[in-house]
Order: sequence, then C-alpha cells, then structure tokens
Amino acid sequence: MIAFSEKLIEKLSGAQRVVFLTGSGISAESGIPTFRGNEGLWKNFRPEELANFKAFIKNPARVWEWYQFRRDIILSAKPNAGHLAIREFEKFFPSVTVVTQNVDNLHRLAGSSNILELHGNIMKNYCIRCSKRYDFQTFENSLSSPKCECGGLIRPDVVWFGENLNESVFAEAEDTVASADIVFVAGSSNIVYPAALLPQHAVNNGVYTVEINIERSELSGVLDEVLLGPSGTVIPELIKKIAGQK
Ligand code: BJW
Ligand code: ZN
Repeated sequence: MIAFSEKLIEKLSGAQRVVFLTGSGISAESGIPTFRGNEGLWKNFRPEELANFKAFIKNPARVWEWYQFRRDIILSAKPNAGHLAIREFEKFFPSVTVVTQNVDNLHRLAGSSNILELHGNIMKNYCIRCSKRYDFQTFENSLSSPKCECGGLIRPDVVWFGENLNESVFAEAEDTVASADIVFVAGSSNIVYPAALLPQHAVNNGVYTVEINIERSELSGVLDEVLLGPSGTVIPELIKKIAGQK
C-alpha cells in the first residue's frame, strides 16, 4: 500500500476537474517500449533519428518499416491497470481529461471519454503531396513505404521533431490544464517540447501537480509531489483510496 500525502488526499477530495498528462511510460506495462532510457526498445538509436521529416525523405522505407514494426506491437497490446484506473476516475470526478503524447490508442481502448492526442495517432496515415487521409487498413500489409494515388509518399499521422503540434489541440490542452484542480503527470521524461510546457503551465496557474513515474523526470523539481512507482500500480492504488473516501 502506498501512503499518499494528506495534502494529496485533501486536494482530491475537493477536486472537480482532473487532468492526466501521459507519456510512453504509461503504456510500458502493456509491452510497448518507451522512447528513452534503459528500458526503451529504441535505445539503439535516438527517436530524433527516425521521427523527423528529413529522415523520412532520405529513406522512406526505413522510417515506414519502423512504424509498421511499432504498429504490430501496438495492435497486440491491451490497456493496462494504469489506463483502466484513469478511466475509473470518471466515476468519481465530474471532469477528467487525458492529454497524451502517446500515439497508441490505449487510452481510447481503456474507455477514457476525453482524450487530447498531442502527437497524433499511429494508426492513421496521410499523403505528403495531396494531404489525402488514409485509415490504417489501407496500407496495413505494406512492408515498404506506400504511395498515394497521386504518387505522393504516405506517412503516419504523427508529429515529428521540427513539426508543429495541432494548434487547436494544444490550445485546448493549455486551457484544460490551467483550469484543472489537480494535474497528474504520468510516464513521461518531460524532455520533449512543447508538451513539457503543460506541467509548467499548471504550476504557473496554481494547479496542484503530481508526478507518477518510476524515476524522477526533468520536471520533478517544479511539481508539487512525486509518486515513485509504476503507473499500473500507483494509479489503481489512488483509485482504491478515492473509492474508500467517497
Ligand atoms: C514509467 C514506467 C512505468 C517507464 N510507470 N513511468 C524548446 C526547448 C528545447 C527544444 C525544443 C523546444 N521547442 C521545440 C523543441 C524541439 C523539439 C524538442 O522538444 N526537442 C527535445 C528532444 C529537446 N520539439 C519539437 O520539435 C516539437 N515541435 C515543435 O516544437 O514545433 C515547433 C517547431 C517548428 C519548427 C522547428 C522547430 C520547432 C515536436 C515534438 C514531436 C515529438 N514526437 C515524438 C514522436 C511521435 C511519433 C511517434 O510516436 O513516432 O513523440 S518523439 C517521442 O518523444 C514521442 C513521444 O511522445 C515524446 C515524449 O516521450 P515520452 O513519452 O516522454 O517517453 P520517454 O521514453 O522519453 O520517457 C518515458 C518515461 O516513462 C520515463 O520518464 C520513464 O521513467 C517512465 N516510465 N516505465 C511510470 N511503468
Ligand atoms: Zn496524394
């Protein structure tokens, strides 16, 4: 049993609006590797090497192959206890929003109602020439990088380094965070911007911030509390505690 602080329990008991900011660590217990650190399957190269437009244009097949490999892993993954416990928060609080950097759909599969995807969705694709959008099934079995009917290259609908996040999604995330009563920051190294501005935005707006991570992150020092442990253990324990109080 984790001993939660009195301050956290007090904040939760009066809270109406709860926000979860999540990163790849929340899906680690579903078998999806994180991007960085010793546990990351991608540790042989930096994500910057593949998750950028220049790398794609230089070698579309290599980048496409990486995404197909990851899609296979994601398609066989299921939401874990952490995703499911976040969904459970909706039973106890009137407003719960998940703002995720993940592209893996697992919050949706877990049943969360309000999800903002900051970095897109790996199951969608679009043409870099005519912008036509394609669902995942169209190129499901393409081992090499496919082309659109216009001849343009097809890319995953995700946000690469050097690309802007969807402006309205990010603006909504900022507003949601600023008006929250409590913000949990779970499973992110908090080194990738502008997503890493959101926990800071919460702090600047006087919102109570709690990190959930197996180790301290780049922003631990500016947040109100750090709960060290796997999200698949910590968040279900929090729900148990809340259920016992309400
Ligand atoms: C557990 C756990 C368990 C493990 N339980 N926890 C300002 C300052 C400096 C740089 C910049 C800046 N502004 C912009 C930049 C440049 C750049 C950037 O941030 N670079 C940094 C690396 C320094 N940002 C961008 O380029 C962004 N665009 C932008 O700013 O546009 C404006 C612009 C335009 C033109 C030119 C320049 C700027 C876009 C960023 C897009 C990031 N895209 C990726 C790929 C998405 C698609 C895909 O999936 O392939 O997003 S990169 C990758 O990193 C992915 C992730 O969403 C993101 C964050 O990673 P995350 O989730 O935090 O994972 P990890 O692995 O880093 O951490 C895992 C954590 O989990 C760890 O802490 C573990 O301890 C923990 N953990 N198991 C709980 N069981
Ligand atoms: Zn096209």
